[in-house]
Amino acid sequence: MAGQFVESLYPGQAFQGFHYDEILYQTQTPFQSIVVYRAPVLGRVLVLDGVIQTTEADEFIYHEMLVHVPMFSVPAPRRVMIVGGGDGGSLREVLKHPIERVDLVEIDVEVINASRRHLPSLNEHGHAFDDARVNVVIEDAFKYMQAHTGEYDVIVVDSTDPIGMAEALYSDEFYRLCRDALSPQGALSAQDGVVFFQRDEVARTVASLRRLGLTAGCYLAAVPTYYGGVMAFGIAGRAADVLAPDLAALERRYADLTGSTRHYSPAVHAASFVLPRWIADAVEGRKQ
Ligand code: AG3
Repeated sequence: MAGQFVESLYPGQAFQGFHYDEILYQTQTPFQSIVVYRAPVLGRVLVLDGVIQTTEADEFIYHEMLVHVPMFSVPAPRRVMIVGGGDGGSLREVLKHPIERVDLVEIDVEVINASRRHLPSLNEHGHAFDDARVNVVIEDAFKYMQAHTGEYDVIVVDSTDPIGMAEALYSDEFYRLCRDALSPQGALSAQDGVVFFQRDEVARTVASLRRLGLTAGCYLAAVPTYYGGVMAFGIAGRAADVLAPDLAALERRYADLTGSTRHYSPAVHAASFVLPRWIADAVEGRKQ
């Protein structure tokens, strides 16, 4: 049945919504509510606890930027971890690289089940999860990482917003576990919200990563269904060059990618590190 969805990400402040033709799936898990809508223009929309996570129409922007920027920031990534990412979009992008293995650590198996069935365009009809290089772990990433140190060339934190259980994924303690799980060359990326509405989020992440001795900063992408302007992605590495990508090197590496990208390009990668002044101020926690 058709209806209207109203998002509940900024209660008492602002909201976005969309018209839908149909609710394809709806459930309540021990962790969250999951709804998949079918909507004009947006296609299928995954909503967790009332917040839009991804839509068929613009997921490529988010997943390509979240994944390819850190993947191309380290010389030859072989071992990768995705934190969350149960819809499979980040996994699909990681698998375009010549990696040995990717561990996808998702707390809620129902997100994977729902996405396999109802969001097939994100995960190659489920085949992304079944690729021989993929190891799906259904566990709290916090716990999982305590047992894994120095292993990962890239960690992609594909999480929900810092509300409820996901708040832990933005803590100093979690970033410390990430740092310790990285290989000496390693880099990590993390979604850090829409700067205009979630102004402190990226500043907190970057400050926390720097306190841990990492080189950290952020890059930007506009994802239409993350309403409010550009989203910030935190990025950090043990080697200094994650913030100063070399365009010629990116272009060489990009030529070896299996499959294509629709948003990411080496030039977009380099440009995404250019911050408007108000955003640079927000990231550095300067008064505005
Ligand atoms: N990442 C969803 C990010 C949601 C951000 N929402 C916002 N700030 N408007 C996880 C789902 C995609 N794999």
